[in-house]
Amino acid sequence: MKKKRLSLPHFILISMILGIIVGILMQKHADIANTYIKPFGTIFLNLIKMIVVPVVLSSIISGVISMQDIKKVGKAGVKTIVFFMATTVFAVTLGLIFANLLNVGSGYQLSGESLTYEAVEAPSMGETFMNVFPSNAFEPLASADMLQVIVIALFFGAGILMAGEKGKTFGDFVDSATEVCMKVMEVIIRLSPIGVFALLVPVIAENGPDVLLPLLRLILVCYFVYVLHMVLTYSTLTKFFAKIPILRFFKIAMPATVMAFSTSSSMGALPMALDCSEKMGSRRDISSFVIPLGTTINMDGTAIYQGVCAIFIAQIFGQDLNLAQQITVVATAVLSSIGTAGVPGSGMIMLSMVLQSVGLPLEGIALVAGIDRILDMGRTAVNTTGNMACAACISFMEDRKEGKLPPSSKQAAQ
Ligand code: DAS
Repeated sequence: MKKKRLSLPHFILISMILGIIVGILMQKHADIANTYIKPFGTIFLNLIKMIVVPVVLSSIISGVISMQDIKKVGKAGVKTIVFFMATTVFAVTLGLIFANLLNVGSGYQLSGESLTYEAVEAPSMGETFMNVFPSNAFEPLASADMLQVIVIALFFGAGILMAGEKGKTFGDFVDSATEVCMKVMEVIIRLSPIGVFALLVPVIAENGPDVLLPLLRLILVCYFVYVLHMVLTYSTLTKFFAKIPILRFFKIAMPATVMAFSTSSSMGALPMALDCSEKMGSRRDISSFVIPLGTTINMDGTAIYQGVCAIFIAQIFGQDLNLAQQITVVATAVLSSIGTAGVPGSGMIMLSMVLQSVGLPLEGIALVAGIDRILDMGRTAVNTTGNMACAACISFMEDRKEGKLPPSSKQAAQ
């Protein structure tokens, strides 16, 4: 019988368990853990910091360029972007509301040198808005000022579209750069087992295994909001804009949702999502545009994860996020979903961008990296289901606009 080889998720789980065990064993020697093990965790975080600006800059520009296909599908394209942005804003807002209401990271305060962090002065709403617009196109890239990096990416993406043929070379370069950055990001994600181990050991050696209890609450809150968003948002939208009965939508979408959950890859679930879309009556010309685009720029599950984790990490570090900062989290989570790739673990890399935008320490990723795969499975299932919901709504609205009676839900579900 062919031996099943261990894959990255297995190694991350093993490294997490080993990190907990070694951390408990080294509780009396936390200084040794900080001296000889923590540096490898710092290197892992440095690599994430290294790649986040190139990934965000290139993938958001590429995301904006990919919207040029909108012209091909006319008004349906604009409706698609509005649907994507609206559901992502709603998703991350839901995440923030329940993370605050349920106090996702409270009740535990980190101590010791394992996770050093100087609290930053929370910017006001006015400062936040003004600081978004850079006065220099290169300085924000060097200083990793993520909101300004996103604004630069949006302006240059729009510039490439407006330049037409003359912008094509630059656009092709950016697309190529995005591909290269994604490959570098995949290499860094492959180092996760080492990073998770080296980040967990010092934290547990200094704070004890109790620090893991909030992680259980983090998983529960994330999954609660994942399910709430799917049931509340997608079933409402497909019922009213696609006339698909609630249970029927989820029954037809289930194979793709499960594929996304098990692979943690929207790209991997793409063919299945296209097939399920067709089964629920979405027009092929619409779903073949909406779903691949959604796989690139629509990540409601990832936005939920980033909103909840931002509150979790802020509370664990004893830092309150004011309204301006929470609105910044919404903005960066929505914009980071344009740059998040539909591959396992990409949301964790982009979480660093959300944390940096509100002055939270990247060391907080140390705490959530070990359970990232568990969180990734759920968020990817939401991402893929949201794309199918969008395709169904846009398709049925186009049919109705063109006077074609959309197939009845009975026909669609056959
Ligand atoms: N795993 C990504 C996806 O495939 C989502 C993420 O990592 O946030 O959609």
